[in-house]
Amino acid sequence: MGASWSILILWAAVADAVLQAIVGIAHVDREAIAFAVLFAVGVVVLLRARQGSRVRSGTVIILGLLFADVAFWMITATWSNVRNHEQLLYIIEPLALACASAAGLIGVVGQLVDRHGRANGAAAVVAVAAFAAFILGTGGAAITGWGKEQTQGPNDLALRIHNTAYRATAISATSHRVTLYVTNEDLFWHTVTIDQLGVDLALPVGSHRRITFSAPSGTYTFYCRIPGHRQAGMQGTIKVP
Ligand SMILES: [Cu+2]
Repeated sequence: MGASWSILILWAAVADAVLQAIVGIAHVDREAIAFAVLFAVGVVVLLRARQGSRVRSGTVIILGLLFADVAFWMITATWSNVRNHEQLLYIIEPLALACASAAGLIGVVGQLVDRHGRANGAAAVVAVAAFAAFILGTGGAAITGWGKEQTQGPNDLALRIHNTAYRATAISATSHRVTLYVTNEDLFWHTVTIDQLGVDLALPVGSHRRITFSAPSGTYTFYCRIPGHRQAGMQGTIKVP
């Protein structure tokens, strides 16, 4: 067994648990808190289960899947928020989680592939690279400029997303031309999707986005297309006069 791959996985899981707990508590975001608990359970099992035991191997695989999930959503969130010049906090949050989770995922793959620990030194290189990626990513965001997020226009319909829920579920427009101003206060992605109108706005953590569309008179259903979110109640209606 590669001892240092194990240490990399352990520290990445600790970082994920701590970061998600901070974000979850600060934003009162149940989904982030649930992920923090999952990572914390993984950390406890890694600390207590015997080397080579089935419980330990299974936990490493589950952590690998969690790392992959968080890395995917947080890398894309960082990229989207940098491109849209969101506030620094909402670039650093997903970036830190992306770096920790990517390092953890590489640790899991490393441990599975390098069973005899021949490339043990590589785990330290991955840890340093993850830290460097965080610094470089923050630097990149500084160069492109943060804190110039989209602001609400005078005729915009505001829609706030918090705790995997739309804070308004029955919206009324005043004309055929509709502009939604949507903010996502959660750690994970959400969307505002209206199938009949081809509207699909995806929002990462802390983002502020506007979308304008025209619609004939009627009542339309909007929902979040992230798996499980519509079932959890993320849907509402928008009435166009
Ligand atoms: Cu959602």
